[in-house]
Amino acid sequence: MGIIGAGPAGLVLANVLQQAGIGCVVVERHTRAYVEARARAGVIEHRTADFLARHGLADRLLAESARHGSCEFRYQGERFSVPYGALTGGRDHLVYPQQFLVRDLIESFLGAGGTLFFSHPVVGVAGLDSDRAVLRCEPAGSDAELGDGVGRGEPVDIDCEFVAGCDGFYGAARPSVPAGRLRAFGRQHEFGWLAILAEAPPSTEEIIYALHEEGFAGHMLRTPTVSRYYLQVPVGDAVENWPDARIWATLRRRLAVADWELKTGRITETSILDMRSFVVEPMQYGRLFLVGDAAHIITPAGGKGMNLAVADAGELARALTAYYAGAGSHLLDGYSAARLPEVWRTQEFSRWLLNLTHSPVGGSTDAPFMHRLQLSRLAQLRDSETFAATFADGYAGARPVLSPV
Ligand code: RFL
Repeated sequence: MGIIGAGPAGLVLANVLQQAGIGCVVVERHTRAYVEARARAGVIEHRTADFLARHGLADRLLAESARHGSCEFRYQGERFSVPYGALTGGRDHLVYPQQFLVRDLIESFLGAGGTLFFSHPVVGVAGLDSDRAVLRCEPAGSDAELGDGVGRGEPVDIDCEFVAGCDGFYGAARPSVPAGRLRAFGRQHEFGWLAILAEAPPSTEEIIYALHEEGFAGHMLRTPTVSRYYLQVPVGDAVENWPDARIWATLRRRLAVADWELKTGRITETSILDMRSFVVEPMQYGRLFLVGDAAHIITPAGGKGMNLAVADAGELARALTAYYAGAGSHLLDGYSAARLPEVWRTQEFSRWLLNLTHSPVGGSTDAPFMHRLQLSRLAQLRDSETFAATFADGYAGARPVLSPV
């Protein structure tokens, strides 16, 4: 089994296959130091933690993460919380930075004797509809990062029975599928997000989503000393327009409620996120299976991308395990069909959350009307337990549906 990419999808798949005694090799474009430092997600759903724990991959996650079962909404100086954990019978989130999970998964895979080549970009995959697939890699980087016997810059071919494309949206796997075999569905959202990471303690005990006429503001949790924030910005805005003082002033204004203070600190990272959603159908072609962001991307609203990636990896591991146990290929053949309903349900939830919390883009004549609809929806979320329970079901994530591999 060839696995392209050492992100959450590739590493979960590699660990679970290794435990099942299925030979696999992971090939990653970047260095180990780079992937272990790449800060992205932080919200881990209950069923994701559950799945990792069942495979002995969650020791540090369970010991060091913070547990959250409610989130807060703010608008026009008002605030209210939705106890989604209680509303879903205990499906709380764990907050744990993605790069820590990646570090833990690399450690366990290598510790159990796994083969992982860092600094090995895959440039193409051939033979997807023949009896053997070939990964072509072109190693780069320092000799110390290269595998045994592989010279710097020498192209390497790896023969595999199957390939898992776990290489994110910009990877090499999806483009290796012949034209016309996959159908892509996408949407570029009508606003951008400025994503901010700061060495600042959280100013809240739960994630905050704030709707303000100027635009959305979010306060996410990461660790006791690091926090993440998001600001809705116009499409095409640039990081250079956002000096630190403007960021803090805007967060303070959009998040404002009585008797509350925003704690500040050194801003370590700002970027403008490409607010795009994308799904490819089917999520497989011949010997290739697309897993995680390689098959679908979702905006960070609701913290879903990494959780979907792990669920894809779990389903593919289940199908491969059945196949190698001699149970036939029906689960492998049905991989995409098994995953797509949840992928679309999650896309729908994420877009719903964006509609709820983002100011209609200025200039449109119906913006004030749309804003009133948002306020009505927020009031229903606050006042109706049925409405809140539906939100909680989507926010907490699907019930565990994967049977143990
Ligand atoms: P990844 O993590 O992008 O990993 C892909 C790996 O493949 C490597 N690669 C290649 N390797 C070899 N050859 C090539 N040609 C290659 N091309 C690429 C890359 O170097 C990389 O190591 O995809 P994966 O595993 O599918 O995981 C997906 C998640 O990373 C992603 O969905 C989440 O980060 C999304 N997301 C969030 N998800 C959540 O579930 N909860 C959250 O709270 C959350 N917050 C976020 C997020 C994403 C964010 N950004 C940056 C878009 C917050 C942010 C700011």
